[in-house]
Amino acid sequence: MSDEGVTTGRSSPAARYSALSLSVLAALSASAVSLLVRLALDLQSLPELALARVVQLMPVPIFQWGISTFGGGAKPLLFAVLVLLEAGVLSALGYVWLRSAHAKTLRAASLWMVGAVLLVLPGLLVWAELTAGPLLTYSAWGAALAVASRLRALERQGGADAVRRRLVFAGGLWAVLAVAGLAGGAWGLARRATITSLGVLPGRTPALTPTEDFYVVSKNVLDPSVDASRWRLRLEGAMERPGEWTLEELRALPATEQIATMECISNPVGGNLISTGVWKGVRLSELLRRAGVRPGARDVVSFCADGYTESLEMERAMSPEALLVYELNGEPLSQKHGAPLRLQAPGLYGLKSAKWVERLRVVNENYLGYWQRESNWTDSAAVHTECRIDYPPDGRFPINGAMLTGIAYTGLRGVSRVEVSTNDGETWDEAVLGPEIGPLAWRLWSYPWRPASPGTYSVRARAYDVEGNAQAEGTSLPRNRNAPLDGPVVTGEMGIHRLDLVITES
Ligand SMILES: Nc1nc2c(c(=O)[nH]1)N[C@H]1C(S)=C(S)[C@@H](COP(=O)(O)O)O[C@H]1N2
Ligand SMILES: [Mo]
Repeated sequence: MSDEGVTTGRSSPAARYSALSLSVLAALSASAVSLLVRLALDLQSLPELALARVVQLMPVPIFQWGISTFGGGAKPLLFAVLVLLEAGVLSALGYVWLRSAHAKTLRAASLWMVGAVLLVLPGLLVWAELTAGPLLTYSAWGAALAVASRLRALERQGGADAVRRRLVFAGGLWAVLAVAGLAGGAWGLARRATITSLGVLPGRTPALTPTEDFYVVSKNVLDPSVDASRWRLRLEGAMERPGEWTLEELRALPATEQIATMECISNPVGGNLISTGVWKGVRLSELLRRAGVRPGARDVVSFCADGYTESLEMERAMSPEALLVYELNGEPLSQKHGAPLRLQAPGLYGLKSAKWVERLRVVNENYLGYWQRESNWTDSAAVHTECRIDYPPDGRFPINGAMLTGIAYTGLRGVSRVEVSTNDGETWDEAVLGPEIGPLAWRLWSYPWRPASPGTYSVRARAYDVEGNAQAEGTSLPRNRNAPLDGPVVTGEMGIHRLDLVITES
């Protein structure tokens, strides 16, 4: 420890170069570099890589709790916390190093960083791409610490007032630059941050979800912005004619427009990570037929601009409802919904509908994608039968105007019946189904309710598919590979939507 001249009183310029303030400054500089590198070069930092990993492994109830507690901004918030945590760790390590002036500690710290990077690596193939961001960040940090150490050495040597003033000026300038970089980076990232859109709830659901209310989910802190003019869709793998398509070429193919509902597999019971839109695009089967898929093909795999991967079984891929979409609700697909081109696979949970697709590969094996490989999410992903009750924001109805409405969704099976109970499941009454807007879409329902007296009522609603199967009472989310629809039952939250609603005098 050689720390003389550092703690010689507040007014001494030397105090400004205390190990503490310099280590914090070095850490903030590293954070600023990591945010700016993310914005300018698209290189992810360690907090972002770690967050992706955390989200991938996070139990669903925690995900749902995060969304209901912090809203759609939960992920950017968590990212900010991780960035601060990293800055804290770097500050502490930098402090130890500056105090001891021992290269050993820094080497140990670098080792720690490399270890941390390795921890979040999903595979060594993408090693270079994943480590570039952290390497730049920690190089910047190392350089900042070296400068800090040099400043302290100069400071200790003492010298003329002019030299001291210059030193103080240099430190001040550095601090200003670091803070400006940090603020600029944070501002830029906040503008582009991916906010999970929760649509509007409670309320009354329109048959078609307006685009601005359509739910948004992705694994990313920052979603990719794909330049459509330079973008190509590459087809490869087990086919006679691999090749590339521009957006214009795809638009020139026969187009299909269809109404389909899409739901996130993480949608809680009664939640609104479910929407219905008019999708326009070209059938996946059309492209595959032109490419001449070889016999024995098993899966079509999407590779996306954000590193996401998903597979569709050949049978699903060749079915007429699977679309490569470039328009939603009559408008070009927006960036957050996967522009310029996404897959839309009706009847399957949203994870199958890959956004920002760049490459389709036909393979002869059962390919496991992003959510299946690491977190064991379902690969078949057929949606479960479900039913949601919509209700006024305050959960109250006047006794003469109590009308329950909601949605029922069975994927491709079709809704045959919705039942409502207003006495905690003792008796059930049939609700009125709204018009069928399409075989791939949800069904609205309504139930004119005549409560006997004011009070609080426990209301439930359940749906049946066309084969007469009732919605499961408790459904475990299909987190097991190829979990069957009638898979293990978990009691509690999953299953039938249940609400306490208040009936008032008038
Ligand atoms: N490339 C890519 N595609 C993706 C995802 C993603 O993170 N990256 N998330 C999936 C999930 S989990 C869902 S629910 C849907 C959501 O699509 P939306 O945001 O258009 O509603 O996109 C799917 N496609
Ligand atoms: Mo999802």
